[in-house]
Amino acid sequence: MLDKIVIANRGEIALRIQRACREMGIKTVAVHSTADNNLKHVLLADETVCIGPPASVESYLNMPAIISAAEVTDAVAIHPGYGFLSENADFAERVESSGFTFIGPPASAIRLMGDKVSAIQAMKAAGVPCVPGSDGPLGDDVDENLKMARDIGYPIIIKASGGGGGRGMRVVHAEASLTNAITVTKSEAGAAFDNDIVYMEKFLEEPRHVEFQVLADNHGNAVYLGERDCSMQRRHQKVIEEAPAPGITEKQRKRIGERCVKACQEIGYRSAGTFEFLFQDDEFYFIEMNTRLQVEHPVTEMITGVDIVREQLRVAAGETLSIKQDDIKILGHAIECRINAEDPKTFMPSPGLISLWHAPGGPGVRVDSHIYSGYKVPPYYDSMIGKLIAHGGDRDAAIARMKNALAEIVIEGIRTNIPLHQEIFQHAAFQAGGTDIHYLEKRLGLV
Ligand code: MV4
Repeated sequence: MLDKIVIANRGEIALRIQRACREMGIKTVAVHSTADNNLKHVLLADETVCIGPPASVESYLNMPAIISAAEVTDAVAIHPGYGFLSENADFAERVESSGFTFIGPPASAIRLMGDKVSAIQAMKAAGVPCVPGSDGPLGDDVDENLKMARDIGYPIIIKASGGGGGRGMRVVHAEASLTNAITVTKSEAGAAFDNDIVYMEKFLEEPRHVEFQVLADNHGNAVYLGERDCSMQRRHQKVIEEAPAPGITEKQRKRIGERCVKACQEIGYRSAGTFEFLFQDDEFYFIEMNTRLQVEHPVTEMITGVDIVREQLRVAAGETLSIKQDDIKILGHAIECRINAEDPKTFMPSPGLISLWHAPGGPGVRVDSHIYSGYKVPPYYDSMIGKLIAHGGDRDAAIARMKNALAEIVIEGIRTNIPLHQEIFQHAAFQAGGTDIHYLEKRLGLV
């Protein structure tokens, strides 16, 4: 097994990765900014290295500082967590060429999936269902693009190949706006991503966001761990996630899951990955692949019993996955609430001192958070300060446990979105399950 690794991240995910390491006897090096001396995982780490000032570009995005930290501590591998450098193919390459193991997929797979046009082409080749669209980059021929859009049928969406996660896209409702929309999206994409390639898809108006979790090793083994529904979102920030996705049948899960596994094998994938789909009218349409551990991985862990971070560490050490597809059974239902240090009405960040923290508990309740009484949430990073996860025998049982947990949890000194979660859990539509990606924004009166 790996002897010692650098955790190149902060907050709850750094602590989550450290917990897996400690279970497995792997020593941890916490690299942190000057604003993060008092992070829980930094206080618990075997070794710590300060890698720069608070600004992320000078610390958590500082590749030479992170690789140097691995060198001076004799670590053997680097786990990037999520965000920051986790989907940076150049970083993965530099980690490996410096003699360390990148705990994630090969740089080639990150690069392939980072380019959305090549990602979609790879998925189509593996039989993964995709959105009807341009099947490659859009050319300059105005009439050809008009014909393509007419054939697909309006509304369509123009997306930047270098975008993703909601960046660089434009919906077009009628022919009169198409040519200008292509020009503008192309020019914005060139400026934002240094890549002006754009493509066209049918715009799905009321989809749900359903994503499949996969794991793959270096020996040709890959499995799917079922799906999550992440439709409860605001401005591309997920708020609540759950697994399994309401209403998805075992037959659909198997069909899509097997295609995802096949795609992993075809692209030489390794480690944890997520296939994002839009789900509408009982059909799945692939949109993007995330080549990292995701924030919402715990709901999948709760319903499968598989420790996804442990599997990542095993795979990085060259071992095989500890599970086969036949071992994976879906047990009950899990829901996750992202807890943010923000105003529950205005969504403005609310950093500061946590004067009091009481964790909720009881059967089926999991708290993934680095906060403690006396911890000061710094203003420099993402406002997510933890995740509350509830598991139960079925969706109603998970909801009942989450309502209890939301009533029990105490965070004083800063504002949080806990009141928003409490409100959502009272909505009849949420309780029924299967709301689409626009539900929350409509409900908040934002649309
Ligand atoms: C779409 C779409 C509708 N039709 N593509 C937004 C984020 C990026 N991952 C892809 N996104 C979308 N692509 C087609 N063809 C609607 C969205 C979308 C969305 C998708 C998932 C979760 C939240 C969303 C919010 C707005 C739009």
